[in-house]
Amino acid sequence: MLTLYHSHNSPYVRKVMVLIHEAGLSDRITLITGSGTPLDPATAPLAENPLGKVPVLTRPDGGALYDSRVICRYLDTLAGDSFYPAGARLWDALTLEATADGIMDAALLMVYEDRLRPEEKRLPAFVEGQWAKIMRALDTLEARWMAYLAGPLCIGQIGLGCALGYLDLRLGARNWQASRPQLSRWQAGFNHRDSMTATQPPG
Ligand SMILES: N[C@@H](CCC(=O)N[C@@H](CS)C(=O)NCC(=O)O)C(=O)O
Repeated sequence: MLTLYHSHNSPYVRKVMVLIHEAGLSDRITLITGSGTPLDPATAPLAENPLGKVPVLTRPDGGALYDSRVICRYLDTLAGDSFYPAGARLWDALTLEATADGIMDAALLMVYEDRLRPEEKRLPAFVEGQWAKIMRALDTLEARWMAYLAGPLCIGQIGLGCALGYLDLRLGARNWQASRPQLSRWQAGFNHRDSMTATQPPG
Protein backbone atom coordinates (compact mmCIF):
# COMPACT_ATOMS: atom_id res chain seq x y z
CA MET A 1 0.00 0.00 0.00
CA LEU A 2 1.14 3.54 -0.76
CA THR A 3 0.63 6.36 1.76
CA LEU A 4 -0.03 9.96 0.78
CA TYR A 5 0.50 12.75 3.28
CA HIS A 6 -2.42 14.96 2.55
CA SER A 7 -3.90 18.35 3.35
CA HIS A 8 -7.42 19.16 2.11
CA ASN A 9 -6.81 22.74 0.98
CA SER A 10 -3.39 22.24 -0.64
CA PRO A 11 -3.52 22.69 -4.42
CA TYR A 12 -0.41 20.52 -4.83
CA VAL A 13 -2.04 17.68 -2.90
CA ARG A 14 -5.19 18.17 -4.96
CA LYS A 15 -3.16 17.78 -8.15
CA VAL A 16 -1.97 14.39 -6.93
CA MET A 17 -5.48 13.44 -5.77
CA VAL A 18 -7.04 14.36 -9.13
CA LEU A 19 -4.46 12.20 -10.91
CA ILE A 20 -5.21 9.35 -8.48
CA HIS A 21 -8.94 9.61 -9.27
CA GLU A 22 -8.42 9.92 -13.01
CA ALA A 23 -6.00 6.96 -13.01
CA GLY A 24 -8.24 4.72 -10.88
CA LEU A 25 -5.57 4.32 -8.20
CA SER A 26 -7.65 5.28 -5.14
CA ASP A 27 -7.74 1.70 -3.80
CA ARG A 28 -3.94 1.56 -3.66
CA ILE A 29 -3.42 4.66 -1.54
CA THR A 30 -3.97 5.43 2.14
CA LEU A 31 -4.30 9.08 3.12
CA ILE A 32 -2.68 10.56 6.23
CA THR A 33 -3.37 14.16 7.21
CA GLY A 34 -0.23 16.22 7.67
CA SER A 35 0.70 19.82 7.04
CA GLY A 36 2.68 22.79 8.30
CA THR A 37 3.88 26.22 7.36
CA PRO A 38 7.36 27.77 7.07
CA LEU A 39 6.84 29.07 10.64
CA ASP A 40 5.72 25.76 12.09
CA PRO A 41 6.12 22.36 10.41
CA ALA A 42 3.37 21.06 12.78
CA THR A 43 2.29 17.66 11.41
CA ALA A 44 4.26 17.82 8.17
CA PRO A 45 6.19 14.53 7.66
CA LEU A 46 9.71 15.87 8.27
CA ALA A 47 11.32 12.46 8.39
CA GLU A 48 10.00 11.74 4.90
CA ASN A 49 10.47 15.22 3.43
CA PRO A 50 13.09 17.43 5.08
CA LEU A 51 11.55 20.44 3.31
CA GLY A 52 8.48 20.10 5.52
CA LYS A 53 6.00 20.26 2.65
CA VAL A 54 3.14 18.11 1.43
CA PRO A 55 2.32 16.14 -0.65
CA VAL A 56 4.66 13.26 0.20
CA LEU A 57 4.14 9.68 -1.00
CA THR A 58 5.70 6.76 0.87
CA ARG A 59 6.21 3.42 -0.81
CA PRO A 60 6.60 0.02 0.88
CA ASP A 61 9.47 -0.89 -1.45
CA GLY A 62 11.32 2.38 -1.72
CA GLY A 63 11.96 5.79 -0.25
CA ALA A 64 9.50 8.62 0.15
CA LEU A 65 8.71 10.69 -2.93
CA TYR A 66 8.13 14.43 -3.10
CA ASP A 67 7.15 16.91 -4.58
CA SER A 68 3.85 16.81 -6.49
CA ARG A 69 5.64 16.66 -9.86
CA VAL A 70 7.65 13.61 -8.85
CA ILE A 71 4.67 11.91 -7.21
CA CYS A 72 2.43 12.46 -10.23
CA ARG A 73 5.07 11.14 -12.58
CA TYR A 74 5.58 8.06 -10.41
CA LEU A 75 1.84 7.37 -10.08
CA ASP A 76 1.51 7.70 -13.83
CA THR A 77 3.93 4.82 -14.30
CA LEU A 78 1.66 2.68 -12.10
CA ALA A 79 -1.36 3.74 -14.16
CA GLY A 80 0.02 2.78 -17.56
CA ASP A 81 1.70 6.01 -18.61
CA SER A 82 -1.49 7.86 -19.48
CA PHE A 83 -1.02 11.44 -18.31
CA TYR A 84 2.35 12.38 -19.85
CA PRO A 85 1.96 12.42 -23.63
CA ALA A 86 4.55 10.94 -25.95
CA GLY A 87 6.53 12.95 -28.47
CA ALA A 88 6.60 16.71 -28.82
CA ARG A 89 3.38 17.15 -26.81
CA LEU A 90 5.27 16.07 -23.66
CA TRP A 91 7.17 19.37 -23.55
CA ASP A 92 3.94 21.32 -23.73
CA ALA A 93 2.45 19.16 -20.97
CA LEU A 94 5.44 19.77 -18.69
CA THR A 95 5.51 23.50 -19.44
CA LEU A 96 1.80 23.75 -18.68
CA GLU A 97 2.37 21.83 -15.42
CA ALA A 98 5.24 24.19 -14.53
CA THR A 99 3.00 27.19 -15.27
CA ALA A 100 0.25 25.76 -13.05
CA ASP A 101 2.73 25.05 -10.25
CA GLY A 102 4.12 28.57 -10.61
CA ILE A 103 0.62 30.00 -10.21
CA MET A 104 0.18 27.90 -7.06
CA ASP A 105 3.60 29.01 -5.74
CA ALA A 106 2.80 32.70 -6.25
CA ALA A 107 -0.68 32.37 -4.74
CA LEU A 108 0.67 30.49 -1.71
CA LEU A 109 3.28 33.21 -1.12
CA MET A 110 0.48 35.78 -1.13
CA VAL A 111 -1.51 33.72 1.36
CA TYR A 112 1.53 33.25 3.62
CA GLU A 113 2.32 36.96 3.52
CA ASP A 114 -1.21 37.68 4.67
CA ARG A 115 -1.46 34.94 7.28
CA LEU A 116 2.03 34.53 8.65
CA ARG A 117 3.52 38.01 8.62
CA PRO A 118 2.45 40.65 11.15
CA GLU A 119 0.55 43.43 9.41
CA GLU A 120 3.18 46.14 10.01
CA LYS A 121 5.87 43.99 8.36
CA ARG A 122 3.93 43.08 5.24
CA LEU A 123 5.23 44.24 1.87
CA PRO A 124 2.32 45.11 -0.47
CA ALA A 125 4.69 45.40 -3.46
CA PHE A 126 5.79 41.79 -2.88
CA VAL A 127 2.17 40.62 -2.81
CA GLU A 128 1.32 42.56 -5.96
CA GLY A 129 4.47 41.24 -7.65
CA GLN A 130 3.21 37.70 -7.03
CA TRP A 131 -0.23 38.61 -8.36
CA ALA A 132 1.41 40.11 -11.47
CA LYS A 133 3.08 36.75 -12.14
CA ILE A 134 -0.31 35.05 -11.92
CA MET A 135 -1.95 37.62 -14.20
CA ARG A 136 0.77 37.25 -16.83
CA ALA A 137 0.52 33.47 -16.70
CA LEU A 138 -3.28 33.55 -17.08
CA ASP A 139 -3.03 36.02 -19.98
CA THR A 140 -0.55 33.72 -21.71
CA LEU A 141 -2.87 30.75 -21.20
CA GLU A 142 -5.82 32.72 -22.59
CA ALA A 143 -3.83 33.88 -25.62
CA ARG A 144 -1.87 30.75 -26.53
CA TRP A 145 -3.00 27.62 -24.76
CA MET A 146 -6.71 27.18 -25.41
CA ALA A 147 -6.23 24.71 -28.27
CA TYR A 148 -3.92 22.61 -26.11
CA LEU A 149 -6.33 22.72 -23.17
CA ALA A 150 -9.08 21.37 -25.43
CA GLY A 151 -6.94 18.33 -26.25
CA PRO A 152 -6.50 15.00 -24.42
CA LEU A 153 -6.24 15.11 -20.62
CA CYS A 154 -2.69 15.27 -19.29
CA ILE A 155 -0.85 16.42 -16.18
CA GLY A 156 -0.90 19.99 -17.52
CA GLN A 157 -4.69 20.37 -17.46
CA ILE A 158 -4.85 18.60 -14.09
CA GLY A 159 -2.36 21.04 -12.57
CA LEU A 160 -4.07 24.04 -14.11
CA GLY A 161 -7.52 22.99 -12.87
CA CYS A 162 -6.10 22.78 -9.33
CA ALA A 163 -4.21 26.08 -9.61
CA LEU A 164 -7.34 27.93 -10.77
CA GLY A 165 -9.34 26.27 -8.00
CA TYR A 166 -6.83 27.57 -5.47
CA LEU A 167 -7.15 31.11 -6.86
CA ASP A 168 -10.91 30.86 -6.38
CA LEU A 169 -10.48 29.45 -2.86
CA ARG A 170 -8.00 31.99 -1.52
CA LEU A 171 -7.98 34.97 -3.88
CA GLY A 172 -11.50 34.84 -5.32
CA ALA A 173 -12.18 38.53 -4.62
CA ARG A 174 -9.54 39.45 -7.22
CA ASN A 175 -11.77 37.88 -9.90
CA TRP A 176 -9.15 36.54 -12.33
CA GLN A 177 -12.00 35.43 -14.64
CA ALA A 178 -13.02 39.00 -15.51
CA SER A 179 -10.94 39.44 -18.67
CA ARG A 180 -10.35 35.79 -19.55
CA PRO A 181 -13.57 34.37 -20.99
CA GLN A 182 -12.03 31.34 -22.72
CA LEU A 183 -10.06 30.19 -19.71
CA SER A 184 -13.11 30.75 -17.48
CA ARG A 185 -15.21 28.55 -19.77
CA TRP A 186 -12.53 25.89 -19.81
CA GLN A 187 -12.38 25.93 -16.01
CA ALA A 188 -16.17 25.67 -15.68
CA GLY A 189 -16.14 22.56 -17.86
CA PHE A 190 -13.12 21.03 -16.15
CA ASN A 191 -14.66 21.53 -12.72
CA HIS A 192 -17.45 19.12 -13.69
CA ARG A 193 -15.07 16.17 -13.84
CA ASP A 194 -15.71 13.63 -11.07
CA SER A 195 -12.06 13.93 -10.01
CA MET A 196 -12.52 17.66 -9.43
CA THR A 197 -15.81 17.45 -7.54
CA ALA A 198 -14.39 14.63 -5.38
CA THR A 199 -11.40 16.78 -4.40
CA GLN A 200 -13.15 20.11 -3.86
CA PRO A 201 -11.31 21.87 -0.98
CA PRO A 202 -13.45 22.45 2.12
CA GLY A 203 -11.94 25.96 2.56
N1 LIG B 1 6.71 22.24 -5.05
C1 LIG B 1 5.98 21.56 -4.01
C2 LIG B 1 5.22 22.58 -3.17
C3 LIG B 1 4.48 21.93 -1.98
C4 LIG B 1 4.01 22.97 -0.97
O1 LIG B 1 4.48 24.12 -0.94
N2 LIG B 1 3.07 22.55 -0.12
C5 LIG B 1 2.57 23.44 0.90
C6 LIG B 1 1.11 23.13 1.21
S1 LIG B 1 0.05 23.91 0.06
C7 LIG B 1 3.37 23.19 2.17
O2 LIG B 1 3.47 22.05 2.58
N3 LIG B 1 3.91 24.25 2.77
C8 LIG B 1 4.63 24.18 4.00
C9 LIG B 1 5.91 24.98 3.97
O3 LIG B 1 6.18 25.67 2.97
O4 LIG B 1 6.64 24.91 4.96
C10 LIG B 1 5.05 20.51 -4.64
O5 LIG B 1 4.75 20.63 -5.86
O6 LIG B 1 4.67 19.54 -3.97
